[in-house]
Amino acid sequence: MPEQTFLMIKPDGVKRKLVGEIINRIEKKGLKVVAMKMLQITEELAELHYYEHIGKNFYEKLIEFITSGPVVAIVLEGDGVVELIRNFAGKTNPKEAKYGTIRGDYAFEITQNVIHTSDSISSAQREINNFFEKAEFFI
Ligand code: 3AN
Repeated sequence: MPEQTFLMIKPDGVKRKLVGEIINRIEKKGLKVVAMKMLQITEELAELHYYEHIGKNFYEKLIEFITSGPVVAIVLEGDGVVELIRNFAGKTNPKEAKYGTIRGDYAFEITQNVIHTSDSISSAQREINNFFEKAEFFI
């Protein structure tokens, strides 16, 4: 199966009307979108998605934020796409993210950092399965 990654435009990105800008950059790069939808994340899905952060001091804030408004969930496909999209997003802390990256260009604080991207092929598969069903793919 070709490599896939999960990219999510977080509630701040949707509220700030950055959806078009982000998809525009993805498409210009030549990446293939194979699934995409807008949804409101439930507490249950938020826990599944961020299970590795349970117990950390920023966990409550993270869950409150990610469930605060609609998000756009996207699956991208292509050789090396996981790392490529990590680089596209920039560092987790927007203060350290380089200009030219999404977080470098559009974010200033660590919770509201515009997008989420999978950090490995295995977490991409886990996250994609949390958010999408087979029938939602257009490959
Ligand atoms: P990334 O989204 O870059 O993969 P993760 O998975 O380590 O980063 O963290 C998930 C999310 O948790 C981040 N996008 C950010 O919103 C939040 N987060 C991570 N570390 C911190 C922190 N030290 N303080 C506050 N929020 C954090």
